[in-house]
Amino acid sequence: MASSGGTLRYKLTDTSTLILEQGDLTKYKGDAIVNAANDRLLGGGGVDGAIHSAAGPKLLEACRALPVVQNPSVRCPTGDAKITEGFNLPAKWVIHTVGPIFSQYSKPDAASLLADAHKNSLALANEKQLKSVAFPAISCGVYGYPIPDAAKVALKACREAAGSVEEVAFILFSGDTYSIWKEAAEDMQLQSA
Ligand code: AR6
Repeated sequence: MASSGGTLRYKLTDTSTLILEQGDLTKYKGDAIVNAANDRLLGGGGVDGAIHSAAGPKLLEACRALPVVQNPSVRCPTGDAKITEGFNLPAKWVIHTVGPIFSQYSKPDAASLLADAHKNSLALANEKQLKSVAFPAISCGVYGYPIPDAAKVALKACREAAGSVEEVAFILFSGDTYSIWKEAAEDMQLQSA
């Protein structure tokens, strides 16, 4: 069942609020949005394509300027995260991370890489002293991660790694994904905030 959405707020940690919203991540007005990118960081489809079109061509230039760390052309290995400016986006920064392609790993390895993608994104946000960061449903599109499993992994990783980020948001494109994230937050017994 598709949900009609609305903003849900939960206490994620003593100092961080979790926000769940259905919508378009590129419209988020906080400090940073997280891009579900591929390891080359040169754009793609899905949320990555939407972020690049909203940010404008300077985002691609900034990504291209990041060093290649592995052959061939890998700028961000799976589970890792890099940061650039947000250019024409309302968010000041884009944290680019790469979730696992679900079919390429065992279930525990995929879960651990998906957790790393969230934790490394939040580690960068903490390093930059950012206060508000919004994620999409990383790996839940073309990378094929089962959405209920991804929601649990994502929320647990964010609870562990939020640090001094005060607002951790998930902006979920579809009503179904939004409802699944809501169920995962409730299964974790997060309190409303
Ligand atoms: N705002 C929020 N969520 C969105 C938006 C948006 N504007 N657009 C799509 N989504 P995907 P992945 C949701 O496929 O599975 C790219 O080509 C979408 O409904 O974007 O991590 C990259 O370059 C889904 O729930 O990312 C990589 O090659 C979620 O974002 C590859 O896709 C993630 O879907 C990464 O695959």
